[in-house]
Amino acid sequence: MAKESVSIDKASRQMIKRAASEGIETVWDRYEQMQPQCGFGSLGICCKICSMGPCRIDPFGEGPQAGICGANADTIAARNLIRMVAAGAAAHSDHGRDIAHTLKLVVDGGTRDYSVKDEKKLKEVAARYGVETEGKDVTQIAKEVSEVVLNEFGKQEGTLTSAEVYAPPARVETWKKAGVMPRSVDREIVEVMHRTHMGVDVDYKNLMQHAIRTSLSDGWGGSLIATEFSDILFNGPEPIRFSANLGVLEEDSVNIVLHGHEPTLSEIIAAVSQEKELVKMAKDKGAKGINIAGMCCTGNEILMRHGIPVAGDFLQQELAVITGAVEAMVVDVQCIMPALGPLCDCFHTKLITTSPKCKMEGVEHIEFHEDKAVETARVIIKKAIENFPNRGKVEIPQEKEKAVAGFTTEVVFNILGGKYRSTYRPLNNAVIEGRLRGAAGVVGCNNPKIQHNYGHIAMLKELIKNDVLIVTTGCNAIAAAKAGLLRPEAASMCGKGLQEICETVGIPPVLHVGSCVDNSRILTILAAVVKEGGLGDDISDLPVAGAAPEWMSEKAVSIGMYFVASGVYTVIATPLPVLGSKKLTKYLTEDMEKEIGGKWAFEEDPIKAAHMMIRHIDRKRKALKLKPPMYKQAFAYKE
Ligand code: MSK
Repeated sequence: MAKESVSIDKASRQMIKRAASEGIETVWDRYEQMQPQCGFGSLGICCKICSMGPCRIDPFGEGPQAGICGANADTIAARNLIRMVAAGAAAHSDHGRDIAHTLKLVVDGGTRDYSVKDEKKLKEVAARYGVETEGKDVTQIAKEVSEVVLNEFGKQEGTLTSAEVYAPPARVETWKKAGVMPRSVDREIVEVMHRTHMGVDVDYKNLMQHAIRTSLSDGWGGSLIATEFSDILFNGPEPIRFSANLGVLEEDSVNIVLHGHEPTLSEIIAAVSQEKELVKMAKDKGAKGINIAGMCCTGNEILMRHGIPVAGDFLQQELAVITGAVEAMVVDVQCIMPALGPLCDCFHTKLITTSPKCKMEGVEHIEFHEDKAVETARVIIKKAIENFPNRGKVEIPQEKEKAVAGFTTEVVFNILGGKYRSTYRPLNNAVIEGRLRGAAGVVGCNNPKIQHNYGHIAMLKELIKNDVLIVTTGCNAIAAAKAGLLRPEAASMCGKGLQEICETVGIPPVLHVGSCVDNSRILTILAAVVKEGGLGDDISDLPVAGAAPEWMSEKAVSIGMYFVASGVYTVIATPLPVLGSKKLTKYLTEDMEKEIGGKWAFEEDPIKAAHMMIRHIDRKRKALKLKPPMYKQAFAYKE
């Protein structure tokens, strides 16, 4: 059974130990059983696109160098990679479409359980899309905006409006010159499937050109729409306190864990859970009350807007159940381990699926529809309450850390602005003067290939020690919260320049900007920094870098690709499955930068990866002719 040392997180270690002592299998055990993992798959040179195969290329050059159809390693690896981009872009964008549909339903009178909560944001989005707002009421504006935006998914002519109007003009020019301007969200994803069908596109570079286009339709399209519309419907987040880690589960309360990605049901469950009748019902069953906790990105969505505690990141979903204290785990879509089904059977926990897109054999399905949101939420909560007396032995780790989240594109730099208010000038000046060395977006999942949370935390600490301000999302944000890096007090771990900024403004050095789709907030922050001026004309000029130190999902591949395609040097831990093709690897990690301004790098050691990011940041500072960092840096080097 897995040893506690697979994680650096104390609460997780306690639950891994509990699992081992009771003979319960976790993700780390299954990872061990899977060794050695398939070399062909890891290198990206296994093809099962048609039934003449499966085929594989011999990476040592002794066996077959082409599949039965003649596809070589470059084609096979490129086709596999672009399909990962398509799956990731589809997941984010379908999420965005569903949120846009919810807004449409609200204005069409199809549901009374939601409303427009952020009118200012609605009008800002309307202005971006050229929807006239003068003399129109909120319902009319929301109707027109949702129609225009829903059309973005499947439009047949022109290019994606959001990419054109949110990205810096120089970036849009680069995309047009490279022929990668996304046309519409669905079209790019469909075209991936066509191009990668047997006997169509076999040119790895041409395939990568379309991979870039598809990822841009996610970052500057589907994900951006998900973020903007979530803000309109549920309010743009503001800085808010919350607690993180398994210790947020309460021994004497009915615990409901909300896991997955979409905020539509979780928002309603969080609100309904405090209804008097339900709280009384819980008390009648012997509980103190009802405790809602998030998990993964559903957790990020509700902590950003309501300060609801988060029980853990991706690799803690099983560990939450293993506490024996979870009455119901309610899941929507994405990052939900199938292993939860059999695991919950070993405990009293009721696993409940809610999306028609995500069912599990033998697991109770209570389908969620926006027109019956409150009703569905009540049914689910009642099931959890009724389950409270069925608990067995409970063991909840004590660990929980205080944190602050809610730093969106709009609010972060209002705060940094101080007397300048609503301007990025103080941030740009801090970079120009060298008080800040640069900034980094550090995001992404967990992966049992990397010691749980070590990749995230070691990288974050190394970067802030070197005066690099961080924006974070997804499971990196949750790891950072658990490690105390989302508290203003974490300023004491920073270099002198970043420490001064954090202490003056009262912010943490790691800024939580949301869930996985909210990586679009990082893009719009970068666009705003460019617009403010003084740091070049394009995102690719900025002294910034991106990283995903424990990535695992196809969504992460799409995110990485759109970061790179937006001009950001991006370092990931586990390499993309492309190393079986030398040409493709060289293209992604070297040549791509000349065409698009960004490139990929692979490095599993998070400290080395942080140093690679810092080197890149310093090169960009030099190219902009900025002064060297103001204070002596922990990591200094000579070219
Ligand atoms: S939940 S995609 S494990 S960040 Fe967004 Fe976490 Fe990665 Fe899922």
